[in-house]
Order: sequence, then C-alpha cells, then structure tokens
Amino acid sequence: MTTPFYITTPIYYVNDVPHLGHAYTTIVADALARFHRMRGDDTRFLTGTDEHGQKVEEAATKRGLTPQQLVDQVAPRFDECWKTIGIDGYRFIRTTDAKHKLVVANLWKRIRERNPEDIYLATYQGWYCVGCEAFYTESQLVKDGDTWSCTTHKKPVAWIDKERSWFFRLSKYAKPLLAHIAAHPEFIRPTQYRNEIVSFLEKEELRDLSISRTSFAWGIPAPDPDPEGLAHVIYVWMDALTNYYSDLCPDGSLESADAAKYFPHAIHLIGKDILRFHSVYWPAFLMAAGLPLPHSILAHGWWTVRGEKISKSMPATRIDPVTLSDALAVGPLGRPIGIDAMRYYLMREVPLGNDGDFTFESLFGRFNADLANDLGNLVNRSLTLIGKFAAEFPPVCDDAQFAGGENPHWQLETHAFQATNAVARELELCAPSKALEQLWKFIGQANRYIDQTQPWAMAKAKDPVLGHTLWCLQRSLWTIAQMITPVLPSTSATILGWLGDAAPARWPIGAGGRVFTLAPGVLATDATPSVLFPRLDEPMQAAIVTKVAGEYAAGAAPAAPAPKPAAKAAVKPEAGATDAPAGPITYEDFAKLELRVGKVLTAAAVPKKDRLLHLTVDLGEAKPRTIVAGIAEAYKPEALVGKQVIVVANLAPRKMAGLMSEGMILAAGDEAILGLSAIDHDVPPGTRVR
Ligand code: ME8
Repeated sequence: MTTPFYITTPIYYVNDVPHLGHAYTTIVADALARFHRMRGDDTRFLTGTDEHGQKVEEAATKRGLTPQQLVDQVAPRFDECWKTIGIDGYRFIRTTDAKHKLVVANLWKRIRERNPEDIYLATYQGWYCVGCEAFYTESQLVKDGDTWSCTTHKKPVAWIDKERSWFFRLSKYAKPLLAHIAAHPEFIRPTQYRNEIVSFLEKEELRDLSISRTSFAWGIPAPDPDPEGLAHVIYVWMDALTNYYSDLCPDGSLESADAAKYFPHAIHLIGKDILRFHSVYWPAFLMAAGLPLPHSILAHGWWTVRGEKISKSMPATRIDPVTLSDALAVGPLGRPIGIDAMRYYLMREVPLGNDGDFTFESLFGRFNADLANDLGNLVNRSLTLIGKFAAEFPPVCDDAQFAGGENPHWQLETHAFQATNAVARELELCAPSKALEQLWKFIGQANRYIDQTQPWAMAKAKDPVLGHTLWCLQRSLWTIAQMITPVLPSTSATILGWLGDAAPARWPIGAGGRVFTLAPGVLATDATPSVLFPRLDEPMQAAIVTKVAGEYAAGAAPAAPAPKPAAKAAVKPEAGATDAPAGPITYEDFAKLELRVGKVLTAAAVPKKDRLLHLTVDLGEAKPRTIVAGIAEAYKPEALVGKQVIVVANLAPRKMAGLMSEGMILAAGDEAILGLSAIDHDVPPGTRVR
C-alpha cells in the first residue's frame, strides 16, 4: 500500500499572465511532488486557474472581450508557462469546467441539506476589494483622506450599498476551527501562520460571510432561488476553494473514491496573502458540508523586488520566470540548467514561510558558490578522477575499508547515510531550503573526501585502495545526483546519465539503512562531463541583468551587483598597490618574491569579519604559518582543508582582525567568483614557485 500525497497550488487569477511569484509556489509544489514520487508515494499534484468573479469580468470589459474569451486566452498561458519551466506531472483545473461548476453547486446544496440554517438571505453593506475579491471591515483597511484602501493592492476599495446576498453562517465555526487547529498542530504551517489565525479567531468576532453577488453575472449561479427573483452568482472564493475537492470528483458527485483517498492528505500550498480564505473559510465550508478537512495549509511568504511585493499590479516588479530561466541558461546544457538554477535559488535562498527580496547579487552568489563551485567542482573532479584512473584501478567496493573507525571511506559512508535521512526528513516537513542546506553539507564532505584521500597521489603510489576510493566517489556522486532530483531535476538526470544510470530517480536508501550498499548497476567510468554551471563572470552577469531587467524603468528593476574591480588579492593590498599594470619589472624584482606551495591544515571563520578566514598553512617549515585571508565569501572553511595554495612567504607579517598574518595567499577574481591558485598535482609543502 503506497501512501497518498496530494499537493495543490492556489488556482491563479486569469486577469494577467504568470510572474515569478506564481512560479515560486508552483515550483515548490513540483519539487515536493517529485520527492514523493521518487519515494513511491501515490502522488497527485494540482494547479489551475480561477476564472470567475468581478475582477475577471472587469479585466475582460477593459480589453473589449467577453469573460469567456478572456479566460480562454489567458488560462492556457499558465499551463504553457508551467510546461516551459519544466513543471511535471500536474493536473490543471479551470473553474469554468462544467464538472467543477457542478461540484460547487453540490457543495452548496450539501451545506443546506446538512445545516439548513447555515445559508440564509440578508443584505450586505460594506467595503469590497475587487483585487482580493474580499469583503473588508474598516479595521482591515487603511485610510488616506476620504479614501479607504486595501493593504495588499494599495488601491481604493469599493462601497457595496445594501446588496441582497446569500450568507454563510461562518460565525458558528470559530470554536470548531480552534478545536481542530489545537488537535492538529500541523494544520496551519509554518507556526507563525498558525499563531496568526489562532489569534484572529480568538480575538476577532467571526462575522457571517456573504457568499453570493447580484451586481455582476460572471460566476456559477447559486442553486437556491431568490424569492424576489434576483439572479445570484456564487462568491468567487467559495467557487475557487472548491477546486481542491472538485478535481477529485470525476462525475461531479461529492461521493468519490478519489476524494476519500486523497483529500484527507491534501496539502494546500499558498502565499500568505490568502491564508485566511484557506484556513478559515474553506475548512468551515467543509465542516458545514460534513466533509473531511485537508491535511494542512502550508503558507509561504512573498518575493519582493526592492522591498515591493512582486505582483500583477506593480509592473516594475513583474519578473517573467521564462525570461529569467532563459537568461540563466548560460552553459552548454542550455535551458534545463537555467531552469534548475532558478529553482535552486528560489528554494535555497529563503526558508519556506519567510519573505525574500529578489536581487541579482544573491542570485549570482548562489549560482557561483553553490552550483558552479560546490556541486560543479565535485562532479567534475569525481568524474575526471574516475575517467583517469578507473582502467588501472577498477571501482569496486572493498568491505575491509568500511571496518568503521576514523578512516575517510567509512566517514563518507556515515555522512551519506546521515544526509539521505536528514534531507528526506526536511522534504517530508516541506522545508526545501533546510533540505538543501543538509544536502550541500554532504557535497562539502564529499569534496573534502577527495582532498583527504588525494586519489592522484594514490595513483602515483600505486595504492590498491584507489579502486575502493573511486567506488566511494561514484557512490557519493550517485547519492547526491538522486537527492538533488526534486530541486534540480535536469542536473540530476545529466549526472546520472554520465554515471550510466538511466533508471527513474529513486531515493537512495539501501538495505538495512546503508546507503552505499545500494548498487545501482554498473556505473560508467569513462564519462567526459561538460560544465554544468559555468561560473558567471562580470560580463555574463551584466548580460543576465540586461535580459531580465531590461524591460523595467530605470531604478525599478531588482538591484544589480555593483561593478567590481577586475582583480583583487586575497588579503587587502598594501597601501599604494593598485590593479593597474606597473610596467615591465626586472628578474631581480621578481626574484625578491618568495612564492611557495602551502597546504592548508586548518581553516576557521574569523568572528565578526564576514570576508576573512583564519588559516594555518604548512610551508614545510618547523611550524605552520598563520594566514588571514579575505576569501570567506568564496570558500567555506571546510572546503579549504587539504588544498594546495601558493603563498607569498616573505611578505612582512601584518596584524589583521587581532591575528598576526604571516603571508598572503594568491587568488584570482573577486568574492563569489574568487578562485585559489591551484597546482594540478601534489607538490611537497614549501616547494618554491618560480
Ligand atoms: O489569489 N511572492 O490568485 P492570484 C510569492 N485566485 N508568491 C506569490 C507572489 C509573490 N510576490 N505573488 C503571487 C489568487 N504569488 C486566487 C487564489 S485559490 C483557491 C484562489 C502566488 O493569481 C502565491 O501563491 O492572485 C499567492 O497566494 C498566489 O500566487 C496568488 O495568485
């Protein structure tokens, strides 16, 4: 018996086309669905479009179209956008589908049958925001002069004067809702949103809700006749929320096997803007109808640009996800990798639930440090080593090397085991950024394994353990390639292809909980990998900014990185030093420089100094040197241990951040794109560089 997993996104309004905010929700839902599919869960993923209501009717009128013409034009653009950015395995619902309309009418009827007093006729008078399609009290609005405005859309709200309407007795459900939330702590997630709703239900008197409108016609007709003969359409939120249920009812009846199977497992992923509709109105309707409630409401924060929410009504913030992913498709592998980079940034940068400001600086930082450097280097180094040495030292597992204790092979296996559990746990909890944090920890450990074992030195020494070492590298790469699948599906498929594994992605847990015991078949040993994520240098960054932000008015686009000097030493240059060429120097001038190969023994962050790392470096002298280097933005301390660097060994010692720095490390580039001078094979520490 497989466990059902049912994830939904909001159904988006069709008064405009999709932007990065919509893409964020859909991408997170896609990643969670991919994870559950990999685990063999019976996964259902639903998105779609919300096509009725005053807002859509007004947008159609503005464009000289009928509402039906407008929705038929715009709804496919959402579907196309999701296909273009690789969203997979979803069902797409439209609220103008006949079956959906039938289910909404059936829900209304069911509430009347079960609780006849819950739906009644009365008169509505008050404020309405067409942008939110919501009724507001003055305490929920802001006043500017004589005008009341909605806090989300920052636009004036409309006064509805004594409109006859059907009401839903929402007030009756405050206590049952509080009881349900108390009994199911995971019902509204993350905690800050549960607290918000609990406080709303406890402190504010829940008022009955108007659930029909008579002043426009674009909606589902209310099933109950009005004694005065007025034509009512059902309130668009009652109509829209029902999509999560109606998609499970193939013949329009509320009694359906799919609904019974999936709906109690439903996770409604939404933006925080529509939390109240989902965690108060929707469960109250379901309670009134005697239907089960969804498993949970999972709310995320807003993506902003220069602090302003990305939204349809703010054109200057409206980043197009297709343009962005195309702009990031800089490598030989093209668009799929651009899409993966966008997905990675959105899911890694901000913990689900928090707001995040989109900046090119943070995007390029993530791209270069995490994708090009950490992941890209690991893939490249591992496959290159396997390609170079596997013929002589075939990758095979030598169980004797897993005897436990301190040896690096056993440690790597332990780390792999911990990572597969930790990453899965975070994804089960719907926390992609934490999952990625755990995954990148393991990528760092695998990179360190190469530094520690030094396969090139083993090859030179004809060490027979090299075969086992290559096997461990293959297995850790395979494990990582599987685990990145939910977030980086194309990258994963590419790496698995290089490893010769064409089977569908699956979560890497082996027999008895061991990871490396799961042999995925014969893995290729001669793959020549191409670059997955090329480092974005300044011209590439500038081209991406122009492509994505080109259409914005100056000053409104997301912040672009400030131009940087062409090169910089890893520590601040001495006073008077510049990047400009100094002109030819004599050999004697050059000979004054004592450049030596050093091996990093330890590396640690320097408290309160974001750029600096405190290193100890072996220069083949009696005592390792202390070196303070400004490379923290490009290298994590653990990635440096064991690395060979070139050190200016005769630079006068200098006090930095309270430490006496006894040398300078040569480096190329700047901050996130910084690279340390490398030597392509093992050289004894202290060797002079000429
Ligand atoms: O509200 N940051 O549709 P909608 C993050 N039709 N997410 C964002 C975002 C941003 N800046 N902007 C939009 C509706 N979103 C209703 C929903 S459901 C029964 C009916 C995402 O087109 C986020 O998921 O206004 C938000 O909740 C949704 O788009 C709103 O889309």
